[in-house]
Amino acid sequence: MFSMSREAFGPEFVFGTATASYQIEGGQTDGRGTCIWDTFSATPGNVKGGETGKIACDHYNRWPEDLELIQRGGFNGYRFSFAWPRLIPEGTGAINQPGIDFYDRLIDGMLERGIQPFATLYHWDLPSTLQDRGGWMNRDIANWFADYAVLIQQKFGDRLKAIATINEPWCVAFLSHYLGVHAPGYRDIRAAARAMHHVLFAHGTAIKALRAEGASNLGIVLNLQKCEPASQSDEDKAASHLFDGVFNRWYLDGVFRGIYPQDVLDLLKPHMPKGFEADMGVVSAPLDWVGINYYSRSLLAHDPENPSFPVKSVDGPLEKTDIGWEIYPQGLEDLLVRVAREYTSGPIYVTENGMAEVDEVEDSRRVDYYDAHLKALLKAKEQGANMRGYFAWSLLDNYEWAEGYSKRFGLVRVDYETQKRTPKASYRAFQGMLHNG
Ligand code: IFM
Repeated sequence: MFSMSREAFGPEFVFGTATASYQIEGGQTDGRGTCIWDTFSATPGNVKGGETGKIACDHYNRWPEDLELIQRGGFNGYRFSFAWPRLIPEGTGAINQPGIDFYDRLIDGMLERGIQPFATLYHWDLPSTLQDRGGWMNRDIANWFADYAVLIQQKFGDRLKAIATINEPWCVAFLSHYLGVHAPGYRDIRAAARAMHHVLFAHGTAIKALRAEGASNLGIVLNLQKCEPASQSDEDKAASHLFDGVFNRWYLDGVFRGIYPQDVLDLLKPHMPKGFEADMGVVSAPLDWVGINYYSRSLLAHDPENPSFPVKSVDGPLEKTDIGWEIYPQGLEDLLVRVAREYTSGPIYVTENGMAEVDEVEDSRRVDYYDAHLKALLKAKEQGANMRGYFAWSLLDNYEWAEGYSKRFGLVRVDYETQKRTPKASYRAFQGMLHNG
């Protein structure tokens, strides 16, 4: 049971669940092209147990059952992502008709069940052929991405409630090109600097192309992390500020102000694409809403051993989820209020929030996690944040990227042997609140 009622959020507030194509679909037949996660996961050492998204939750075939779960839970929104290589197997050029047919069925299925489709264009499954051409390091990706966005608008735009361009650009750029944790697994500051700019340039280019096609209700989904210094020393405070710059301010300042933070540029400038300044008008193309994904905070300390990025994360003292992230609902309140005060008075959605928990159906710790974060959202709303919706991550246990299937975020348990779905206590907590008003 949650401690609040649905009414507290207002009648127009959307409650949804979120997923992503590579993490749940499977169905890698029917003409879908190869993506960077297929090859990254096939390379030993990248993903726990060498697990891949080949079958995942078999959502490609089981989507009606999954939509039933969303509907029965009382949710009226579903945040899903299109798989670029399912629609355009080579990334540019020829279209894969079975892919179009799949998303037609899925979107129509949502509408038939009173579920509003919130689509994400890119949640990390880049077609491999585009990676061969440099992927996010290549400026041309802005046009490849815009063409793909236009296809989506032409085929599905009439039925989508909202479109987000990119999911979590920090992960697309820094986690994947500097920390090397996600595909394509680079550990290279120049690669990261280029990806950090091109991902936002591609976002803005797609926004403009979508608007030219008549699309509306367009946004981006940023993952924000509450950054706090590990001690009160000036050095740790500076480390925390710099991490906030790379994680949060780069994307917020870029998208809402058309500038990159100077402290981060001081580090990255030698590696930035030449003439990037001229792109900043496109990067900051006006948006209709912003999505915030929130999970935890980071405690940061000065790292004298890394002059190119002198920051390290340190282990925090708070209770942790099964993936080792501290449970810190105050961070959600703080970040939502900060975004509302410093960046936008426009609509804000929490587009992801949730926790990894050990494999159990009576997940009472997760019920408490959601309750505490929903309270934080309400507090931010009271302080003026223009909150319009909340999407729980995730509908199903699914493929947690480099962690394989070892970490479970679902409201619904998935038995990967049989594909049986079992709603957990956290699902029932949402169901109770959403059905009882
Ligand atoms: O599973 C991911 C998701 O793909 C993006 N946001 C964070 C989730 C949990 O790590």
